[in-house]
Amino acid sequence: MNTRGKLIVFEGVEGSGKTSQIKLCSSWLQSLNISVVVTREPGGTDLGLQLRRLLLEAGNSIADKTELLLYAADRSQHVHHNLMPNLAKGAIILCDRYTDSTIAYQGWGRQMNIATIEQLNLLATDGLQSDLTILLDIDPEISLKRILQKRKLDRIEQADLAFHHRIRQGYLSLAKKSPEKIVVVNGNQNIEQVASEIQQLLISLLKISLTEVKS
Ligand code: Z5A
Repeated sequence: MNTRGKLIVFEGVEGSGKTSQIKLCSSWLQSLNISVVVTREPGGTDLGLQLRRLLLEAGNSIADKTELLLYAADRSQHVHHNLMPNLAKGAIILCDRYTDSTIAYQGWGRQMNIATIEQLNLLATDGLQSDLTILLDIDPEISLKRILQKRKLDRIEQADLAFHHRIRQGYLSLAKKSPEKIVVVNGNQNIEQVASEIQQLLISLLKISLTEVKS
C-alpha cells in the first residue's frame, strides 16, 4: 500500500497571504481530524533557521550566487530532514514556499540562469515535487502595502518594485506551463474568500467527503 503523504505548497509574492492561509487551512483540516505538518522555506529545520536569519536580515550584503546556494542548502536540509521523513509517515504537509520560489525570485527576480536553478532544485530535492502548489496571485504594490502596515521590510522586500513585478510574472509563467500542478488563486480577495477556494482544492486533492465537511 502506498502510504506516502501529500506535499501542498503555498507560493506567491511577499504579503500575498500565504502565512494567513496556511494557518486557516491547518485549523480547518484539524477540525476534520486530519493532522497536518506546517513548515516553510527558508527555515524548516534547525540549520535552516540559521540560514533564514542570514538570508533575510536587512543590511547583510550577499552576492546573488551565494543567495541562490544558501536557498538550495536550506532546501536540501528541509527535504531530507523534514519533508521526506514526514511524507514517508503519510503526513499532509502545508509548506510555505518551495522550488518555484527560487525560479521566481532568483530566476525571474535576480535574472539568473533558470536552467541552472532547475538543476540545483533537482540536486537539493532529489526530485521531490509538490502534489499541489497554490499560487496566491496579487499585485506586489498591494501586498507590500499590507506588510508595511505591520512591520519593516526585510532585505529582499526592500528591492525595487520592478524586481517584485518580475517575480509575479515568473510565478504566472510557471503556472501557465504546469496548470495541472500549480493552481492560481486570486490573492486580492478577502481572507475568507481565498480560504474557501483553497478548501475546495483540498477537498478534491485529499478526497475529503462532503459529509465530513458538514458534520
Ligand atoms: N525566497 C527566495 O528568494 N528564494 C527561495 O528559494 C525561497 C525564498 C524559498 C522568505 O520570506 C523570503 O525568501 C521571501 C522570498 C525569499 N522574500 N522576501 N522577503 P517569507 O516566506 O518568510 O515571507 P514572505 O512570504 O516574503 O512574506 P510574509 O510576510 O510571510 O507574507 P505572506 O505569508 O504571504 O502573507 P501574510 O503574512 O499571510 O499576510 C501579510 C499581511 O497581509 C498580514 O498583515 C495579513 O493579515 C494581511 N493579509 C493576508 N491576507 C489578506 C487578504 N486576503 N486581504 C487583506 N489582508 C490580508
